[in-house]
Amino acid sequence: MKLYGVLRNAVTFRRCFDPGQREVAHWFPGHMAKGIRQMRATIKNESLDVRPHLLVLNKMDLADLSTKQTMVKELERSGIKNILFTDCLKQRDHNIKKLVPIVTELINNKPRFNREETTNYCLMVIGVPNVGKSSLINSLRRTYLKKGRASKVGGEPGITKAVLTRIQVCDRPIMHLLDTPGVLPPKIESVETGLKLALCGTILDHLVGEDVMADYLLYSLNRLQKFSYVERYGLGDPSDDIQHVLKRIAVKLGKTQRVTAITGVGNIAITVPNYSAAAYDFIRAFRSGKLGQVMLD
Ligand SMILES: Nc1nc2c(ncn2[C@@H]2O[C@H](COP(=O)(O)OP(=O)(O)O)[C@@H](O)[C@H]2O)c(=O)[nH]1
Ligand SMILES: [Mg+2]
Repeated sequence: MKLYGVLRNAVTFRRCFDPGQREVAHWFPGHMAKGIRQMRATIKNESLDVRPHLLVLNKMDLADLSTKQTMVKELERSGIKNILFTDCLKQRDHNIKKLVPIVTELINNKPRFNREETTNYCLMVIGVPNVGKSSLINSLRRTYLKKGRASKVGGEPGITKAVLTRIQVCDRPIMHLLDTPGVLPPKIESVETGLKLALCGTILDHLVGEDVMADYLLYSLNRLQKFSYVERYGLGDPSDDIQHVLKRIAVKLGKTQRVTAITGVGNIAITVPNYSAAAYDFIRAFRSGKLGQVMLD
């Protein structure tokens, strides 16, 4: 890492990302509008603000938390006070253990909800696809009920299709969680926000295109000086050229093809890299934390 720090002056990285002619409009799948409608109906058309809520920031094992304090402060400034960082893949996450006490206190402190008969809690888990909503439910069941999976987990957006499945996660107090399919805001702010969401597995890869996703990932890793990709793929030096990087990844993984090229002097066999397979490996490595802990925002 130190070595590349020195090299940094020699390699000039891009200062901003040019996504080319891309539109975010078609990245928002129609089924999400339906999901949002159903959730609204369930919470009886009330604004979410009136209900007590807790912001769970999951996959903390994948995030670079060196800016955690600043992040929490910024969230608090925008009015979000109850924040919990979790890792739902961990067998025992001590923050998961805190969730039920925090939630019961939140509810009981709100006068409107502080009714004698309120011993039965029902919460809705809302978030973008693939953040780990189903995993959170399973993790809570593991922690409080010592029970196994109830909600299907998947690495692709769209695994939880059945809207609003009610699952018990705790028996003292009795608490149920409503698992929901992930929703995105109907309007994605910018192409760059869209690319961040896509890298986190929130938007189906093929809608966005693995080529631009891989390029944005490379741009981000260089910008944040997260150079573990260099060693992982045997690159020698950091590079800002995605074609070059993907070529080396393809060679390293043996994802190359022999094709015959017809030339003026006869047919010759040449080796071409499988750029798409290389891009997917790069993206998958990022998503599973193999390229280090990264904070895209
Ligand atoms: N690294 C890591 N992966 C997680 C965590 N929680 C969930 N995942 C993974 O993220 C993917 C999506 O999880 P899922 O619960 O189906 O997300 P949902 O779409 O929000 O319900 C799965 O591959 C999970 O194994 C976490 O805390 N850390
Ligand atoms: Mg789910």
